[in-house]
Amino acid sequence: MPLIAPFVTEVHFSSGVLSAPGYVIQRNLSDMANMYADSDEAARILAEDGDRLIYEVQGVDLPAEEGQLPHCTTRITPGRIGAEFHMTKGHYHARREQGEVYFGLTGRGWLVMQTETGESSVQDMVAGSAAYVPPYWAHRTVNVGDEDFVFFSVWEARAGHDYGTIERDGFRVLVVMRDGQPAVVDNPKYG
Ligand code: S6P
Ligand code: ZN
Repeated sequence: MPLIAPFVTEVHFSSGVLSAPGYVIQRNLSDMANMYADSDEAARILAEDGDRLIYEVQGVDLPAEEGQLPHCTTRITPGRIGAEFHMTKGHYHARREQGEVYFGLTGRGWLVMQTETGESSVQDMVAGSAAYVPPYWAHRTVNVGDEDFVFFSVWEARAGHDYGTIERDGFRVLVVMRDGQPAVVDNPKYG
């Protein structure tokens, strides 16, 4: 394994901007329109309002080798597609036995997790929340507030990302606005 020199990255809490990002990824509605339950509403927004930014990830570049600890910020914009709040795509780690830590920096989000053996969990995150994603849990974050939701993540470099399982099956639950409040409801299209 190459010896990496220690370094510090400055993190801007309210924007997620890093002082020296190794990569920046933007996910717009068109990148994930079919992941929202109301696909007709996603298509209408794309046709009439344009391709809105759903979230942005800024991370440091590290080799994908055992023991390295990649880290990044995620900023999810506020808003909804129909009743469903803006969210990340979500994934399992390709190596299911690898967990992850999230730390809330700004705003309010719900961390939706599930296992392949039927368990589900939704955790509330605000600035200062350290959330643990244990091994074997798929994870997706949802902005349930009316400002950006920004958090910091750290995971093991060889965890890898399995997006395909979630793209195919979705999550068991959705986070929607119901009676003026965020709420967890069953996903009728799951599986
Ligand atoms: C990486 C970690 C996060 C997400 C990011 C975007 O293991 O869980 O940094 O990559 O929040 O979500 P997604 O589902 O598009 O990777
Ligand atoms: Zn992850």
